[in-house]
Amino acid sequence: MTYILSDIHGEYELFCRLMEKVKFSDEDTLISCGDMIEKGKHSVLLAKLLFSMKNAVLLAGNHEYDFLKYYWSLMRQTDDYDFVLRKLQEYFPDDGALLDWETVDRMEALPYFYEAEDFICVHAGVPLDGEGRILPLKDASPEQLVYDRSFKDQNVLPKDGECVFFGHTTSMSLGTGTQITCYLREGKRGYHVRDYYKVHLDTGAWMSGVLGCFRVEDCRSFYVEK
Ligand SMILES: [Mn+2]
Repeated sequence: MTYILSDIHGEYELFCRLMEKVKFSDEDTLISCGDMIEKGKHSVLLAKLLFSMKNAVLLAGNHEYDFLKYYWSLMRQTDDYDFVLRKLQEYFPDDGALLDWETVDRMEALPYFYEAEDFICVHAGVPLDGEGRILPLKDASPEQLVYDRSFKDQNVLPKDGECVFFGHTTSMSLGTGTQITCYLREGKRGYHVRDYYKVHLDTGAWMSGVLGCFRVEDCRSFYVEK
């Protein structure tokens, strides 16, 4: 089975409980649409766990991108790598001491989108043309993909056949409670992932205490709560 989620934001325990709830196994695939770090207390612990999972596809969100921009600015200032690592550890006030170079390198190698046959995963949004068709993601900038502020709007519905999975904006600020919100195409019943225009995954776990994931095969959502 394939499970997709987003915006875990350092909520290590909630994530572990969610994986237990869905009985996540080596035969399953996990896709995380970015913002694994910051806000919650266990950013680095969670990042290391995700990076250790062989069957996980991990994307960068704006929080990873901002971290990398800070890293790149430090690297331009000095070639004292011990100093750089210390500053990067201070970036995470709660568990920064766990940060090592391998985790930094893995963070830097994160892709900004993932395309499967029936769906696309991205942190904030995909670029659309005037007709609502999805523009080639390989031509989009990281900034476009991690900071997009309009794709979340309820009237923005990509016309192509693939479903777009995204997070970035909490469901509370969108007025959709603490649910994963699926935007169903007209005349479709919702049994297949292509029946949806897009699926908004961010239930604001760090704030609401609710973390959810979406299972692609049967279009079911699962939640755990603090
Ligand atoms: Mn975000």
